[in-house]
Amino acid sequence: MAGIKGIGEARTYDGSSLRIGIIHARWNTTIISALLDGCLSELAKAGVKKENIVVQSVPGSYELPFAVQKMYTASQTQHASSGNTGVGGIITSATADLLGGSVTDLTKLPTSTSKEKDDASGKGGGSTQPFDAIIAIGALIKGSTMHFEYISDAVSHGLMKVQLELGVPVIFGLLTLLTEEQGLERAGIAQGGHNHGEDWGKAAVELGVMRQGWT
Ligand code: DLZ
Repeated sequence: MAGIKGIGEARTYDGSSLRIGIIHARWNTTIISALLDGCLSELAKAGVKKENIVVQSVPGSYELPFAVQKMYTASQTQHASSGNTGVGGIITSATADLLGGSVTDLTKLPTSTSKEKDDASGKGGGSTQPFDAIIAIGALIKGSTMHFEYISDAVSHGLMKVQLELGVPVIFGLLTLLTEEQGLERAGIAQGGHNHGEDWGKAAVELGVMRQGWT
């Protein structure tokens, strides 16, 4: 029998006008890499242009809310200083690092090619519009201390807070895992698993399109 869980009705959205940011943690790299690939693949299917996807990494999940906040506000600054004219514009080096910066750390991740990573980093000169949605990806695995509970709680609340304060959809790509095996299943690596990164890519497109309609 088919499961009842999942994203529900499959509606397609045109993501070709969207600019999407992705911030991912580097802890538990195998899981993160697969989730990121799932995410990027759904963004591509929805028509989001490679040059309009910016991927940045942070050390661990705890850093996600701060990085999402900075990434979004940097895109607003970039948009304002470009005279809202689309590609180009004067941006500070800090903003440039954040928005067009390389994703060299991702070269350690096994699945995408460096060319794809360069394209995904926005180096190709995409839009300077503020992000329509940001996807935060992390995988927390429970250990023997209370660390997992504190970080899961803090990051969940932090991501919710930041999206409501900034008014930009932040897709919750944080896996809170009791075991590594659960992570492999949810990253679509273990047999019979499903890659949740794909759902996050779809959710980002849906919310990004909705937000453009509301503003
Ligand atoms: C320290 C730590 C531990 C023990 N476990 C994880 C984890 O499973 N997943 C994850 O994303 N990050 C982990 N971290 C790192 C913290 O998120 C954070 O990067 C550090 O505490 C520095 O702020």
